[in-house]
Amino acid sequence: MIGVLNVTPDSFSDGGRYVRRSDAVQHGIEMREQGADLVDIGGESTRPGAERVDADTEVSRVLPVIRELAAAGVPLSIDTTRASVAAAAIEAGAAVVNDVSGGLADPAMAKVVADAGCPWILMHWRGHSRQMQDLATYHDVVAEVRAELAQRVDQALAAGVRPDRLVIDPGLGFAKKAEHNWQLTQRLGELLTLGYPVLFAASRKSYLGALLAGPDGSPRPADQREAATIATSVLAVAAGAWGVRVHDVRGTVDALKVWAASGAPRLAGS
Ligand code: PMM
Repeated sequence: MIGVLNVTPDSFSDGGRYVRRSDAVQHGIEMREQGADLVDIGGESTRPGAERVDADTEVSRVLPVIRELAAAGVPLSIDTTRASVAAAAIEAGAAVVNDVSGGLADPAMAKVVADAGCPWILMHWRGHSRQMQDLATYHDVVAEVRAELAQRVDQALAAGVRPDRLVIDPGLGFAKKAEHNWQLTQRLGELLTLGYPVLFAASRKSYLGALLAGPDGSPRPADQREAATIATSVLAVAAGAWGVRVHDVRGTVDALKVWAASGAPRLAGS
């Protein structure tokens, strides 16, 4: 279970809430206490249409929070596509690199990860936020995401990253329309056949807002998508996902405890 901590003014889900360092640190500790195995810190919004920030801004947002949370013993991942940010974050105490570009955005990332010997979450990605929804064209989204993730894995291995360090992620909402996200949910087992742990990260995403739209068609606001998020987490874990990345750790922990206690079998995977 990964808890999300965006130290950004503009993320769609929690943007602006944790810009103050003390608020961010407190929330990170709280998520750890609620059962997060990792707290995922991001300093650049990846919401559709977002403009990029420069590396210095990204580093200055995340580093002080990483230092304090690492000192408090909270296991951390750094959510970045930049090798320089990943290297600085690892130096400051992050244990895992979560790269939404799967290594595509920065050719130097693979070496940073290989040298650090740390786990690397490779997400399916086709382009930066500003243009990504134009790239959401597929004949068979699951087959294409699977094939493109296999390429990312091959590139990571060729750069010297150990296979047991890799996690793959279908990248819900990244160059994906709602119908693509639902296909990936329904056929998660096909991604598991690549033989790597799969992370599922649907939390508060806009396709859930669209699903829950009001009578006037307006999407449900991001902070009111928790029950739907929890449902996606249970479905994903039951289908064999290795982990989920969520904003509301407590709700998902509770739901997964119910699922585990029920003895319901996993449908596929480990
Ligand atoms: N989604 C966001 C950010 N980082 N990382 C991974 N591995 N997978 C995702 O789907 C993903 C991510 C989107 O923004 P958020 O931080 O507000 O959830």
